[in-house]
Formats: sequence, C-alpha cells, structure tokens
Amino acid sequence: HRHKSAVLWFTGLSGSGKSTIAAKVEKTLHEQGISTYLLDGDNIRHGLNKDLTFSSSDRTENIRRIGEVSKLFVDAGIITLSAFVSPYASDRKSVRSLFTPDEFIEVYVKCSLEECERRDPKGLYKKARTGLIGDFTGISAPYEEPAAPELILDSDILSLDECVQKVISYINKHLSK
Ligand code: GGZ
Repeated sequence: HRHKSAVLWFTGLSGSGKSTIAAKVEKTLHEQGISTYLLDGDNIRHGLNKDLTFSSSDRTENIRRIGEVSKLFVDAGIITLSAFVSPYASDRKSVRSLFTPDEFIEVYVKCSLEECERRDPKGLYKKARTGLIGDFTGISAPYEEPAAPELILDSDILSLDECVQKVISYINKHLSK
C-alpha cells in the first residue's frame, strides 16, 4: 500500500488508552510496510519538553512544540501518531492549522472519567484525589472535549482491537494513494 502522510492526533484523558491504541496502530501499519513515528509522553516529556510542567501555559507550549515536530515528520512523508492529553481545544486548533485538511486527523479517545479512574494504571488519579498531584486533568484541571473530531473511539465500550481497526479503516479509506 502507498499512503499519504498525515498526523493522527490522539486526545483524551489520562488512562483513556491513547498510547496503547496508538502503539498498536503503529505496529499494524509497520506490518503493512508503512513508515510511522509515535510521539508520546515517554519520548517527548522526558526529552524535548522536560522543562515543561502541567500548568495551563506549559501544556499549551507542550502541544505547540509537539505540533511543530509532528509537522516535520509529516513533511518527511511519515505517518505520525501523537498521543497527548492535549486538553485545550484552542491548542488542538492551532496544531490543526499547521496542516492541510487531509493531513490532520483528530482522534478522540473517549472514555468516562469514572472508567479512567477505575483503571488508574499509574495510581495518578488516586494521588490527584488526595491532593498529592495538583492540576490533574479531569480532577483539578479541565479537559475540553473535541467538538468535531475525525474519529471517536469509545474506549470504555470498544475493545483495543476494535479501536485499532477503526483507525486502520479510516487510514485505508482516506490516506490511500
Ligand atoms: C495530566 C499528568 C499530570 C497532570 C502527570 N495532568 O496517563 P499518563 O500519565 O501516562 O498520561 C498523563 C501524561 C500527560 O502528559 P501530556 O503531555 O499528554 O499532557 S498535556 O497534553 O496536557 O500537556 C499522565 C501524566 O502525564 N501526568 N501529571 N497534572 N496528566
């Protein structure tokens, strides 16, 4: 398969499944011989953006830089998967404006706060509830839902594989050359 490059911009609460879904989409694309790059907290917040906190202005700067990096990868012809909470609609809109309409695919990983908190894979919600972590998205900091994302993955209803399949189908339909 030949594909146009684009960024798949995964947004959603901590624990919604963004990174897990993005990683499995990436694996599936690799098996089809497509070159991809995954940007997530592990390779960005510990490197390029290690000077940034979770204040609203630092989150804005975090997303601005990630948007610019995503743009470089897309210009290099790579399908880029960016998985960040990206809680502010205006920040996501600014990133979108860097791309042509075909190149920016906003994927809302939609999961109830209740379910994210039940999963709590890193124990962060518990720390946020007890005040050990401040400005925590969903608890003490806002999450602005996307109004018109290209894709919605109901990750508290759909299985991981069903979420992955929805993304792959979208890519095959919209990005095939
Ligand atoms: C939200 C936080 C916070 C606060 C640490 N609020 O589940 P995780 O652990 O792996 O994903 C979360 C990640 C969010 O970083 P992002 O760069 O995606 O955020 S943003 O787009 O808003 O800039 C969570 C962890 O970092 N984490 N403190 N206060 N998430």
